[in-house]
Amino acid sequence: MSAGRPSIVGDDAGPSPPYPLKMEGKVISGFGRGSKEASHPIPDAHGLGIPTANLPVDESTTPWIADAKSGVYFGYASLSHPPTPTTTSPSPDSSSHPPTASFRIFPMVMSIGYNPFYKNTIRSAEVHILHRFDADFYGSHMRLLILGYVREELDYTTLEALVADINFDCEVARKSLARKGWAPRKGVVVKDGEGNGGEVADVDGTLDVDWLVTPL
Ligand code: ADP
Ligand code: RBF
Ligand code: MG
Repeated sequence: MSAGRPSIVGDDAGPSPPYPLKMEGKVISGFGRGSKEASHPIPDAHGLGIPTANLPVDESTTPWIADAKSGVYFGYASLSHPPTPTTTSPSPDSSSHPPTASFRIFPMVMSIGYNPFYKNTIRSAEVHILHRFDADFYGSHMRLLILGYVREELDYTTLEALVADINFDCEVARKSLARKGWAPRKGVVVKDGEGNGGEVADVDGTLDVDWLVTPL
């Protein structure tokens, strides 16, 4: 439940071990429940209105994942050649990104586990990026810098309760990442950031995110 849980996670100084955890791979199809009806005003059995980019759960490329607790995590995602974002103003951040070449960095919240609400039998890793995209990006290379753990996966009696909790997770990520020790230097994170109700703060931080933008 979102009621009563903290909206900021982790020490102000920055992530502590075992974080940051890294994971990468090509975005694959998931269970088709995240956003299929995103245009629908009311979330229903056809979709949550919360798209999640799925990565393969592969212990050979992501050794830590076998022992990782199931649950909700947050941090940053980078995407190679993501689709041009929807902007309401003339793209203010495009000029501040040339050093990062083809990778762009976004805040994210993710779930690792079995989605007890849906009783999955396969463990999945799915990432909701706090950004609104014009198009899908299946097949793009995605890297994750996971910085902290938010909560355990829960079962819910209604879809609305699941969606409300995920929306609160997004707020936790946004607030937790808006601190110096949790943010890279100013201008590095893409932030038209209106995805899922809220702005991404423009923090000038000290977090090392070089791995996220290392060329393939
Ligand atoms: P699937 O079950 O195939 O994962 P979803 O309904 O969860 O389908 O939609 C996920 C796809 O939506 C992602 O793979 C990506 O291509 C696209 N997408 C668009 N916007 C976002 C976003 N903000 N976060 C994550 N994925 C997004
Ligand atoms: N599924 C659950 O069954 N229980 C959860 O507590 C839960 N938390 C989630 C938190 C976040 C931040 C995200 C992105 C997903 C979460 N999910 C959870 C998964 C959700 O059910 C899944 O994204 C959809 O089923 C689409 O695959
Ligand atoms: Mg998905």
